[in-house]
Amino acid sequence: MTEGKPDWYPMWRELGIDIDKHDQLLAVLPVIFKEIYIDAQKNRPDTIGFWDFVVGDIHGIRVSELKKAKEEGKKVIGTFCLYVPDEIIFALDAIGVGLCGGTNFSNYASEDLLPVNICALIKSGLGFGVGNICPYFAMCDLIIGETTCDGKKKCWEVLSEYKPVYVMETPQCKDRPQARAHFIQEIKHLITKLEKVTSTKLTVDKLKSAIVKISKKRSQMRRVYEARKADPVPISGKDALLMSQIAFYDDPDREIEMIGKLADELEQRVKDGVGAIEKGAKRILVSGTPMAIPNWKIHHIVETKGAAIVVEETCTGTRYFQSEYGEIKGNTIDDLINLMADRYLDINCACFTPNEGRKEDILRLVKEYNADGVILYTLNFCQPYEIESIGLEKAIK
Ligand code: BJ8
Repeated sequence: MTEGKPDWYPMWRELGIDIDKHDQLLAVLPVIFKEIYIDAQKNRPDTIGFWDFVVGDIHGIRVSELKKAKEEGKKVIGTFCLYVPDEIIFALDAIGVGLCGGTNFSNYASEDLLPVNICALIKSGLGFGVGNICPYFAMCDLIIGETTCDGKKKCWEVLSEYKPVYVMETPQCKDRPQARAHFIQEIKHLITKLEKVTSTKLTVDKLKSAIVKISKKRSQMRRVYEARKADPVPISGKDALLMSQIAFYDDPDREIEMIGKLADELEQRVKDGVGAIEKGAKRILVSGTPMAIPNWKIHHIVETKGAAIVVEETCTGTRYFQSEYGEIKGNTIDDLINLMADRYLDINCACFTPNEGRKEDILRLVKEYNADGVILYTLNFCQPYEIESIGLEKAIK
């Protein structure tokens, strides 16, 4: 895997990575990637080469950038949910890294710590961390958890035996005014915690420019999704998913540039009528739990049958970028926190009750993307999404 690339072994050893297990993972990943992404697809956009390159060196260059930043005094903060505001982390000159677990390769390391009937994402994510397989996890100075589903809530207690963990309390009934007030308090507490960890004081200017930067990344992603409304679809669902998965942990400035280039190319393809999948292919919307790297299986199955996944109503899809700030007005940190609370509470995760907004989102997306079918996708043992899928199926039909 390190062929033609710098020798990353000294870095991985320094991070305490379990080299044998890590070698096993990195021996399999390129094979799977080639089969799913390279061999099975035609007419990919040229700019997608950047994302192929990133996967080809998945635990190398970006990890070495984080290492360098840490040597310069920056902190690395790991997160597991869209509800933890990246803006605050970057405003305090720290680096946010979305951690993941999209394969049960790592489950052996968490099986003694968790019951069997726990969501696959939690088993996998925890396994990557405590099994010392993930260098991003190893890099983190702090993990920020959140109180979304029960599994995650309890998982932070387990994880705190291995890493410093701070838990942000996200509300359960997000539409209530008191929930918003509580979430605002939680954002303020998070700021206090991160100011301590980073030894940096948050200022209005820093927060505003971090909001602008992270919003820019989201708006570039939105452009990619807009282009997917065309027939023929200019990018496969698989490639769009990969873009989103990598946006969680890559440098936001680079992502703004590269996703922007991809969006430029896709907009041109739409004008020229160029597709990654044949015109007239059945158009599928996928909705449900997040798909962390290397979870590409639903997309692979659908797209090797000649259909196209044109949109994902997931946290590795529209939920990542859908809610917007609008005009970023405000002269105080409190003003900006209010904007942040509204932006974040607009995300419709199944962990909230009620959660009518998600149904409305799906029905709207079906029309906007002219979908022929919807796949309601839920990881085993994710009760919030499993329960919602029953009502959603009826509404969609
Ligand atoms: S905003 S979807 S990232 S909580 S799949 S761990 S919910 S049992 S990941 Fe999520 Fe934030 Fe919501 Fe998005 Fe629990 Fe379900 Fe597992 Fe989940």
